[in-house]
Amino acid sequence: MSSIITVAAAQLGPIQKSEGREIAVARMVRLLERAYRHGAQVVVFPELALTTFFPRWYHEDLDEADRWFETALPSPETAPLFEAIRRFGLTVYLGYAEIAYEPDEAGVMRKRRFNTSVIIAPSGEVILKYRKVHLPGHAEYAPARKVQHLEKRYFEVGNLGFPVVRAPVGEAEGVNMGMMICNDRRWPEAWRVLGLQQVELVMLGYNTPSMNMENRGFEAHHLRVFHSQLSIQAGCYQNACFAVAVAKAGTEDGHEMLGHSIIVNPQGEIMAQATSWDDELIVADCNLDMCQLGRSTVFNFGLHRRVEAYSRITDQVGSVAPPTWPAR
Ligand code: CDT
Repeated sequence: MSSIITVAAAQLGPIQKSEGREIAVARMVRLLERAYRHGAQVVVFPELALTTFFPRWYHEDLDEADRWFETALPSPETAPLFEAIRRFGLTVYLGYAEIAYEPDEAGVMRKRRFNTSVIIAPSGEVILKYRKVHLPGHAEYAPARKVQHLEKRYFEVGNLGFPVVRAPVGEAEGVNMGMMICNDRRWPEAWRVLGLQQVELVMLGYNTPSMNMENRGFEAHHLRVFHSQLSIQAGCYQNACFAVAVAKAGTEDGHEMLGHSIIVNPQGEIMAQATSWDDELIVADCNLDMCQLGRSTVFNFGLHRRVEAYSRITDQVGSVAPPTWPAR
């Protein structure tokens, strides 16, 4: 059995607010066809791939934002995507805004909204679902901000943890696959929870603005790219896995998105990088045997992790000040 799989990052250029799903879906189908022609078996799309990055737009009434959400997959509008997945025999990561009618933590059945991604098998079946855990931004309209980032308004915190599934991909009889969404990539805890499940391939879509819109200080554009890639490269190295990290790129209604999609190996090296601010496919061959080196040496978790020293990671949320010296 081969342990080499060919993966593709299907970066999307801008999707304007006025553009309907059929436009995005048609572009995505074209990227799937190109991925197939390049011999790819896995294709990763960005976060919230079917629409513009709508959390920059404020709606007083949450229900007014429902047009950005999916209540079912596939739907009449997304069916062409599923047909293409079956036709080309691809394993696909799709990010979208999800409305689910399900019980909450108190057991009350209600309408819930999540920032979600799924892995779709070549049969068209959804084999794994993830709901974004690290939601950035704010819940109320923020007048001081240059642009709103209302993820905390439109989405609940994901309630599925960071799951991993093993499934056949191409000639490989099983690949351990997990997901993250955008801001999750900046949190080492997310990578480690996947690493603890022997993840081999992390699929990750993002929608990162090129400029810091918080108005709390200057952050150079090149550092935004650096921080994105630093996080992904470190996550791959420290958990001995590959990542396909895929951006929305270019200018959506005047708002520039970061681009710079990358494919990273378990040494933390960038194997391929997008260079446009438009729809773009980058492809890399990933030899899954490369995951073994880190896993059996410096990051052999079973031998070297010291959980007795890590309790703050799960017992404490915010940071606390250390004791001062000299003591008074
Ligand atoms: N979509 C998303 O999660 N975006 C955030 C913006 C944070 S601003 C630093 C991200 O982490 O890219």
